[in-house]
Amino acid sequence: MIRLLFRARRLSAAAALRSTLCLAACDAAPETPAAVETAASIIAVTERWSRETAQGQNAGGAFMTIANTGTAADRLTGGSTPVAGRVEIHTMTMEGDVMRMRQLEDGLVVPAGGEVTLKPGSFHVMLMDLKQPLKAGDTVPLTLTFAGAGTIETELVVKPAGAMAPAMGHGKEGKPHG
Ligand SMILES: [Cu+2]
Repeated sequence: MIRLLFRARRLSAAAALRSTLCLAACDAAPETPAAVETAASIIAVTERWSRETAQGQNAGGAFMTIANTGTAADRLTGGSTPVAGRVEIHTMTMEGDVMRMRQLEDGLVVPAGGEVTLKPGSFHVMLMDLKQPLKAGDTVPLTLTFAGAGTIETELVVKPAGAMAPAMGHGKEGKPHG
């Protein structure tokens, strides 16, 4: 009986600690509520992955889900990574029979209280001028830049060349290459 009670208290202690931390943060900036809305608390980047690249391939796509719990829309405008010369935000559109990539000059909007999924055949982060091939199993650091939230440090997991998102539409399916 005593042991059960003790366990219950430990659980609520964790919850109590969390609210104490929140109170402390609020106390630190009582007149500026916006100041506590940090990038890390508003923007969540999950399911981050990239596809293995062949030797000599100079660009690779990176995919992820970006959620925005803030009250204002934000925009993913770019980023950086040690493995590539530059990072661009791309979309893919069908032009007739051909799938074309286009850079989103103004970035990708992440709506307030919503999320955007970057996946093959759709929006993606493009790692341009790769300095080395991306190898399956590797972890690649990626810094993302948001217009509102600033920079967020993330990591990509490199998956084998055939890897696809669970529900992607793959425009080149069934067509021979080259
Ligand atoms: Cu691209």
